[in-house]
Amino acid sequence: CMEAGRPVDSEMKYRLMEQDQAPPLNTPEPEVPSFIASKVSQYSCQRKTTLNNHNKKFTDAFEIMAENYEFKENEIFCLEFLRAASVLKFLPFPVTRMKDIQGLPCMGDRARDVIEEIIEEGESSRAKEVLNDERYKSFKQFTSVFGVGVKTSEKWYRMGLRTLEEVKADKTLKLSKMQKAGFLYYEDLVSCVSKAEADAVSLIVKNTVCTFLPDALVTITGGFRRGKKIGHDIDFLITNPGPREDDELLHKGLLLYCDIIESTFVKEQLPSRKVDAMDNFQKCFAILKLYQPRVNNSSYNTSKNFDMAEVKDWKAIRVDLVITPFEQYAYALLGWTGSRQFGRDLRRYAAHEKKMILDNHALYDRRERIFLKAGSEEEIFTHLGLDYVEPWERNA
Ligand code: DCT
Ligand code: MG
Repeated sequence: CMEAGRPVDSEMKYRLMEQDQAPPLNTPEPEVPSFIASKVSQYSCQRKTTLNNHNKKFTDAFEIMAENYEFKENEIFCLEFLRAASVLKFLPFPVTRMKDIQGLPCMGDRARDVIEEIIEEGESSRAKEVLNDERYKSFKQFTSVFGVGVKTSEKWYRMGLRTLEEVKADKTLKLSKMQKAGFLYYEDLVSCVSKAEADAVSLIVKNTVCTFLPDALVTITGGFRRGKKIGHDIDFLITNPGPREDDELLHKGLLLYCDIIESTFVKEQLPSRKVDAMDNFQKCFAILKLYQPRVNNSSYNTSKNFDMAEVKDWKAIRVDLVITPFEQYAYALLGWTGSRQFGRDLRRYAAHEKKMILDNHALYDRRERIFLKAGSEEEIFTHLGLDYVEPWERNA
């Protein structure tokens, strides 16, 4: 199997080397070198956002606010906080005074109020209120289950259910196959996936895909491609469908859950205009069994605990497999690498600034009425007239 892209670690080293060479000596150092607030684009696809967030105390509060609005299905306020968070994640310095955010895009009144309070009080009373809110707390628990979204949470909440214990105890509820798997492997799935686990799963997936498609391209996308060290799942992009790659995993008993979504792609169809649309690729939302022999600490193996049957030597891990035709690979890679906010802004930028429609399959030029082909992510940025943004700079 070929592996697309360079390993993240060497990418990081490369970036650090570049930076090491950058600052010239003996020049008077301004407080914030070459930073002009009014030049910051409102689109995160025109900004470089690494994982080095100088404003976590603000962005954490914003993300809590955004999530609460998401639970209330208030998309406008939700996006307002997500956009503000994204701008602060990009800032090369920590905000300490209101003056620091002067001239920045996406700073609405609601966001400014939160910033002001955090500067003055050290924390946001609004974010704290949300964290203590009964509805928020219930939705947070409910949506932590694989297969449970805002709609299901709403239904359960309206039924008077408040905790997962209450949901589990209610035998009248009809759970989907996905939700049943979500409850069955709950403890494993809520604990984050580490980079080491992602690498181990990556080997399994690559080896399995190779058995069927020796030339297949298997790439880790999502947060791990952007350099994150933890994630809630592992996202893979696989080119060339061919025989179904999941059968082998099923055969080995490694596939604990698998929901195959068949491709819904219609060739004549224009790219979707919806900025938050799902794509039409064949995909598989899976839960994989990752064996990880526990180091048996003998001092704990006293008579009471010495029941070998109780020792679980594996962890359930959420894996998304997305299969794409080769011609659409670059578009799928760009979309599935994320971040969500980066993807949203790419599509918004394409639509509003370029009269183009971008999705995970293609880019359509509405003026020329043609689909623009791309063999790499770089070519897509060029089509859009954007400077290239490396995966680890897409943590918007
Ligand atoms: N994505 C997409 N279409 C979907 C779902 C996701 O284009 N229907 C994109 C957006 C981000 C990327 O795929 C990966 O999605 P997640 O796994 O949800 O996000 P992540 O950045 O990998 O975060 P996490 O670390 O929590 O997995
Ligand atoms: Mg992910």
